[in-house]
Amino acid sequence: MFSTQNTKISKRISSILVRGICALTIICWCVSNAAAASVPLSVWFDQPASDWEKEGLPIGNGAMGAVIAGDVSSDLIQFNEKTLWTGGPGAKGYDFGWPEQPQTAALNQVRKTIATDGAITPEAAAQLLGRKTTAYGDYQTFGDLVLDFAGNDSGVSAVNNYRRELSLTDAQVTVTYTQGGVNYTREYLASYPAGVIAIKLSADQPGKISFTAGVNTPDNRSLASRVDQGRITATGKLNSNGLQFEAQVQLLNQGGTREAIDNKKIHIKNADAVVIVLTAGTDYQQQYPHYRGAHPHAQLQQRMDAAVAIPFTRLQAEHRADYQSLFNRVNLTIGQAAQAQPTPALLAQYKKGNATLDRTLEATYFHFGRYLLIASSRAGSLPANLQGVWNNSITPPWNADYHVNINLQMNYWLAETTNLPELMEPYFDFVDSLVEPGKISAQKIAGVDKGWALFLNTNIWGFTGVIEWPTAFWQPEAAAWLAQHYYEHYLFSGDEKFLRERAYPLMKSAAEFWLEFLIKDPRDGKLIVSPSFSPEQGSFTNGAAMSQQIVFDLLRNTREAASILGDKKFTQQVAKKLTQLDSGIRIGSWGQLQEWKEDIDDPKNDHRHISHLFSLHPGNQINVHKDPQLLQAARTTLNARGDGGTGWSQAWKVNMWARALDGDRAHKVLGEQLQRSTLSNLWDNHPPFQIDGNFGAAAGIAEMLVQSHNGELHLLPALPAAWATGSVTGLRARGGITLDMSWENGKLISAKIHTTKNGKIQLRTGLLSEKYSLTFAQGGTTVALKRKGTSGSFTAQGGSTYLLANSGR
Ligand code: FUC
Repeated sequence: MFSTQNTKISKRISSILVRGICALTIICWCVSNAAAASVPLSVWFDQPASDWEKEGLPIGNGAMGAVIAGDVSSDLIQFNEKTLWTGGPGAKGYDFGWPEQPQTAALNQVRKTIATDGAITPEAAAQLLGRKTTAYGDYQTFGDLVLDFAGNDSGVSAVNNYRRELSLTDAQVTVTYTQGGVNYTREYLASYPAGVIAIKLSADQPGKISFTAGVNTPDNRSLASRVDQGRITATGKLNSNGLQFEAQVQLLNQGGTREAIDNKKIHIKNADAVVIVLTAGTDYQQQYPHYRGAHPHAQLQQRMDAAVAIPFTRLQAEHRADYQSLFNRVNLTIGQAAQAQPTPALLAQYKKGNATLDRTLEATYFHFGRYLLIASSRAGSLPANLQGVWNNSITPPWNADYHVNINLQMNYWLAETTNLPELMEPYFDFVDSLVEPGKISAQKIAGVDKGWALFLNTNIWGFTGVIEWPTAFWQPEAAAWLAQHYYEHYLFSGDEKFLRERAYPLMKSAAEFWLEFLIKDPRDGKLIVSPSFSPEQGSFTNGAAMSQQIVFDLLRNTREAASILGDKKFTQQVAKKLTQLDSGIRIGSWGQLQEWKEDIDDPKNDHRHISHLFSLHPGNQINVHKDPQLLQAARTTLNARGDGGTGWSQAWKVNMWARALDGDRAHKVLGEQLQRSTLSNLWDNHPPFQIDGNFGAAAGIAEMLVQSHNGELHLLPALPAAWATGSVTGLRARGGITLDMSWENGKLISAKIHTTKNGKIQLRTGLLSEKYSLTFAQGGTTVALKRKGTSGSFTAQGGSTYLLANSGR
């Protein structure tokens, strides 16, 4: 928001400084909010997991994931590597979802029917434009590392004091228990720097650890194993597409003996402690059209040799340092306490009247979202899919793919605001890789020879075509929506190099598609999307609200980017189209925001997609401060849709109510999500488990605390009464801003604002809408604001030259 005006602002700033503003106050004091005591954060059970989905504890390093069940006698560590997928170019009949010939005639037929009849059913549209997919593929479980303790001397004794805990502070699962008078500890972590999963088994008495380790894989693949010096190497190929994979497991025992069994397993007897290191990979390469690279063996071997050469404690320390360098950037204090009871019990008692326990669950849920993104989205691998990186099946729900009509985008809403922008890298790599096949989709499916497109869903094999499922297959706005994150990344960071080299080319190409694909609505001469479908309901019509709003978002962002970068011709071209574009925003007969261009919304419709409010969130076409009527219409629509829905739907509503500045309602919906759509391990439940709701809700919590989409920095825009007093550190806002703040009785008390850019920040706080302007003469500085007493105005201190002006309420 500040970026586009930056040059103008820097020119104006000196004159403002000279004129001076009487409200400027400089006094000396210290901001004390930043170091609010942090409470250990964890998800924990007093039992092993009997159900992978509900009770497993996830660890991950972006590329690999594992779910820890922690059974004492047979520990089954289900693991994944993101690139292990069936389908794709190696499989018979794969065609990226493209028709053989451009289907212009079919498209024209659909358009003609809509023009004459006003609509066409999804079934009829799918008949003409849909396509049966072949070899689309599924994300695969890699297998299970099984630790069988049946031969353990203490195997028959009772187990006491069992605890299985995922520490969000350390990114480690720890299992502890007592058996036969021995205290056992198992530690599990997934290290990004080392590229491995590492496990340590230890006991407080020597010689007490005996087990057999082996790797089990599903039978849709070949497998050959060998054991050499305590290392199991398991290699094979998926039957369907020949994708080559390999997993290596190294066992390092301290004391006792180690013995290979049948070149497949390793038996450890009477060890004092054992370290197990696991790594895995495939010959997948993110490169259209073949998607294959070198066999993973050499790389895995090297990675494994390096990991086993260092002591576990160092591996653990390096992992922790890496993780905490991301995780510790944000600290949220809303009155939570250390979690004294197992997480399922905390969930079960939620909203039963104990505020401290409720705040504990909410704060844990917020940080769990950040934890999950760190664990499932690191540079060098694929982005987080529908299940992040965790999947125990060979036929997971929705293929555990990348749905792009909300789900992939929602996965990344929290990355910028909760200070994890580096985690966008896999998303950008992935979306970049869709452009080339997406250009062919634009030509063959939409008959457009410029730009790129994709539709409802995509996989790791560049699938950018359409599927046959009538209720979802048509979503040509997907590329435009995916492009939004590129511009947001620029707005948050102010990184002009990123804008120029990476964001703009992709956005421009997505925009070029729309400059050709939009048609004139004969009814009013406006440019519209046709055919247009509001996910995932109703008929195919012209210019449904979401289609128009997403295209608006792309064109407006692209025009801004083009202007910043000096691409004058394109700026003008896009600006002209924007004036002709149907905005997709209309207030209908019962005060609602219309979902379709015609006023046909049913007030009883509680569909989970709230597509027509894209303009409220994640778009920003609606400015609730400037347009109370639109705010009211958005509220009417949200009320009609209700607070239920799938996990992700509720998460979206948290964000929307936050944008509607209703903190209590956002908090209520968050509560509904925790009560109805959250599994015992805090994974979001669609049902089944689907991770977008975790990410979306964490983003929603940030949105309740800070907003910056309307050219203003709004602190505490939607603070619920339940979080009346608290503090947060490290949240980010557009304009290169990072901030800490604390509040009491619902009022902002202090804030520390750091900005990388110079210029003016329009500051708004709370529901009272106190307004200030804060002008930084120089980027890279921090200003601390503190309220005089509990109701006075703010004073400022620190940084270089700045101005604080009270612009009233
Ligand atoms: C969209 C949603 C579904 C589900 C699927 C993965 O199609 O409508 O609810 O989340 O994605």
